[in-house]
Amino acid sequence: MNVSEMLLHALREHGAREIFGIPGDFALPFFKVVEESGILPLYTLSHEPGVGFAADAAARFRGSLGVAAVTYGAGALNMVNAVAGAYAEKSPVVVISGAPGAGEAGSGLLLHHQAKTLDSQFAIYKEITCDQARLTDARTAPAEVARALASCLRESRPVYIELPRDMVAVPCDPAVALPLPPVDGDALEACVAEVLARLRAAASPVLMVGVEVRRFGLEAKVAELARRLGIPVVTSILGRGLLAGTQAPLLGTYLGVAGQPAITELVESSDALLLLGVIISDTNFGVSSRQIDLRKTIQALDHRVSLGYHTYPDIPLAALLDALLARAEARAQPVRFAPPRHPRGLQADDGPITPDDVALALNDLMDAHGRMPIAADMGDCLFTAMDVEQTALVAPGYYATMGFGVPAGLGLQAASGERPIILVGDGAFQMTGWELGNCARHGWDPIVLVLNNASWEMLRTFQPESRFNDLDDWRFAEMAAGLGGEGVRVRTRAELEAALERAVATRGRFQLVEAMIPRGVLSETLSRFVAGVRRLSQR
Ligand code: S1T
Ligand code: MG
Repeated sequence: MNVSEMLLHALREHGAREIFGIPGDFALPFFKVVEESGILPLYTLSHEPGVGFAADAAARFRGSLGVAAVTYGAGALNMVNAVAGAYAEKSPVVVISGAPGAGEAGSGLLLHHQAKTLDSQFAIYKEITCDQARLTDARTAPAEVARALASCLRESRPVYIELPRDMVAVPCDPAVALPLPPVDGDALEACVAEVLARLRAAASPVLMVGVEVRRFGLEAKVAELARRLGIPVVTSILGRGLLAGTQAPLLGTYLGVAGQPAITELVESSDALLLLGVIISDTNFGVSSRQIDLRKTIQALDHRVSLGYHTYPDIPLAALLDALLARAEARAQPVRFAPPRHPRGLQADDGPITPDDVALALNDLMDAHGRMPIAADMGDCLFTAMDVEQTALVAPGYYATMGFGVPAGLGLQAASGERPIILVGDGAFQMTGWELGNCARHGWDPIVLVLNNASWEMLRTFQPESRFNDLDDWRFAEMAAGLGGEGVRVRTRAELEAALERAVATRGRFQLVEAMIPRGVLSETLSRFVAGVRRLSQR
């Protein structure tokens, strides 16, 4: 076995099931081993941001490692934004970068793709990963890889592995997976007793679930706990799609001022808000209509549990859930709840299309043809997705980068084998929509809904006087054929409904439905979000 094979076997043993990448001369030898060994399938794309987003989506969907392989410098540094988003939203992506070999590094020459020094890239990636490894010595490489992959899974954050091209074929031992760190049983007992006491004493306990519940594969346990305790459950914006299809008393997504008033009131008036794996971010809590006193909540995140003014360290979410399930008695009367019913029944007439019509149309489509996983980009398409029936959803709901949607949809189909729906605005499509050109060779056929308002509309809602928010009308539907798919432009609700039905019926080629949305027409959720942010800022 050589260093590359050791790395590939270790990735597979830790849960990776594919690699997304773009080679370069510093990475060619490694990509050769990837392609010829067949240990993991390789999907090359066209631009490194797309590689990062696709690997991120695969990691989120599967709750295990996503892998992004790139060349040194121009490749890896091109992917920084996507990896930063994975870090912020706790997605376990393994970045593998080729690098100069020892000989060329010591040549005294400045090397191509070198920015400042040959250590600059490592330093940059230290800021957006939870662990790093440079495989410069075959004797230590297996332990370095085992440690980095264990960190990636334990922290559910990206890690960075640098593989110099002169190390690729060096003989090496296999990596031995590290055991999970032990949990202090007494601390866990004390923590669980205190959490359960707080919940029992509460008049209106509420459970909010966030990204870590998906990342650590804990949905079934959380659903059982909520059912057992008889506590209503909501998701954070980033946690949307969680518990879909379980029997948990799921009420919907907490969106503060932008959300359904009943859910906002329930969360913000709770006297015991249990936050399981919820990132305490402005997009999750900055839009609270009244300040939620986070000191009164019970927060389980980043393997710590905080109640009031004290914290139990080193309590992984999985251990906490197992212990809670072992001790939680069923509440006398299970909570009565009406599962969220998202709007459906599009009025298929000659009226113009609004983002809310898109949500209606998608709910009708999934009623007729079954749930489909969704990848959403940043823009009003993200807010529109909040009104689509609960289904597996990957979206940059906190880091909020554009460009995520299309590559993430491709990563979803690669990881799940299911046909995804991609929701993307015209501005974001201009960034990474072209990755659709890779569908044909990889056998992907997503349904892509482009909300084309020829505008950076979300920015216009905050600063309407700026003309730079006016975009030209790029005729995306006409470009689909050139990229190997089929496209249609629709202007009315009836055309939208027919186009989606045709798209579902056509397999084997991506289907691009370009929905023309009049400028200034927003989804209800985005309108409430903007109005709420304005109100809060005037406080
Ligand atoms: N660049 C990147 C990579 N991500 C961003 N989020 C932004 C810039 C800022 C930004 C938004 S929303 C938005 C921009 C430029 C406009 C999005 O336009 P489009 O995709 O057409 O969607 P819509 O017309 O629905 O707004 C957020 C606020 O940061
Ligand atoms: Mg737009």
